[in-house]
Amino acid sequence: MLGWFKKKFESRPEEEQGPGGQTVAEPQAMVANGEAAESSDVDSAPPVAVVAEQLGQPSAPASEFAADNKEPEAGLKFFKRLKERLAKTHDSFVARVDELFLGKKVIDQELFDELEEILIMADLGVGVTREILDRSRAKVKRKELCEPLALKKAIKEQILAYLQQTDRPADLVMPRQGPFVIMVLGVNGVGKTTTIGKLAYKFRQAGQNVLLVAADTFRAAASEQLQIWGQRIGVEVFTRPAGADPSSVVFDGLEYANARNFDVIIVDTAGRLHTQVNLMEELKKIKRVMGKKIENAPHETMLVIDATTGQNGISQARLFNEGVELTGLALTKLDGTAKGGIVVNICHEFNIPIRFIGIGEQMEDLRDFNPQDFIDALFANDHE
Ligand SMILES: Nc1nc2c(ncn2[C@@H]2O[C@H](COP(=O)(O)OP(=O)(O)OP(=O)(O)O)[C@@H](O)[C@H]2O)c(=O)[nH]1
Ligand SMILES: [Mg+2]
Repeated sequence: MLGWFKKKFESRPEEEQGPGGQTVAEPQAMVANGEAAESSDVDSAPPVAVVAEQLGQPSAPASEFAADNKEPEAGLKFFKRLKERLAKTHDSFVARVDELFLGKKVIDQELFDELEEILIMADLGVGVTREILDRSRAKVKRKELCEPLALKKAIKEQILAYLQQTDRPADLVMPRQGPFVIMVLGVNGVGKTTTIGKLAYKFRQAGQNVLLVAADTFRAAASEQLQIWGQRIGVEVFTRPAGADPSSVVFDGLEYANARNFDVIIVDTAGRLHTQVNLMEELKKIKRVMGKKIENAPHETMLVIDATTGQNGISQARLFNEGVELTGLALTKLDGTAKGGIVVNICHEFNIPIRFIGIGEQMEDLRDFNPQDFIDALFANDHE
């Protein structure tokens, strides 16, 4: 469920190798903010390690830490839901590839031409498409690939390889003391607030004490929306009236948090502003304020991208990364009319890990991004 932490724990120096060469995160390392929680007189929710024990995994290998995988049956159900949610994306991409290969007996130029069109239309981008097809052509030439179905399999594998490229462990580690601060940004309407709600739910489920800070003061409804999420999942929301200076809301919010005991603080920001102040300058300012209030904050600067916007999402990632240096991405609306290729394209273009994918509007609809699961679900051929 919080595999993203798992990745961080895996990058810790004090890790041990478990049976079968699997990485075992020290229980202590799994404790997000353990010290802070202990020293507090507030009886906060149990740290992650305790939650793992409650799940019957006292020394669970990191790779199995995800609560979602605790039962094989639950894992299957979980995967089935992912597959169902990706059905539209499957239809606009994989189903077209399937159709193309149907009845093809030989690999010829026509097949490559049609494949090129499908991959580009599926938002993989011209660069990725060329690379995939060039490699495939070379394999055909070397006689490593002889028949269409083998070619199809090779393409799937290459796509997976692109996704795994950015599945590297994040350098970040949750601070041992003080809260873990996440700044969420993105252009308007991409799903920032919804993703924050879902993310807070995940943290809550893992026993973390969460504070949401409503720094999107552009419209009154923004903080109300966050408050509704807060009530729904039982986490506190720090707000100021609409129109307040976003940086000062963050300043006050973190001051509020410093006097209390939060494990995680998630800050919502605006996708646009009512003044002429440049959005990027405002975000930089918010970032600076965070660092002044809490050491090394924000520990995560996460851009939310609407996967249905295709190539536009790539430009947004580039722009925000240049402005505020991103450390993670969340791709939303993959249950919608997204073509799916955007995920591959982003992995190819940026050295920024995709942390989460949004596959619906409900609180359970935020998944850790797992390349293998994603590709398996996307390429599954039994969508009814
Ligand atoms: N189907 C689907 N809808 C989503 C997903 N994520 C967000 N949405 C919807 O997208 C719309 C916009 O989401 P918000 O969370 O308000 O987006 P935002 O980025 O905070 O928007 P602003 O605050 O206006 O900048 C809402 O209707 C959400 O329910 C998703 O993964 N799937
Ligand atoms: Mg919002």
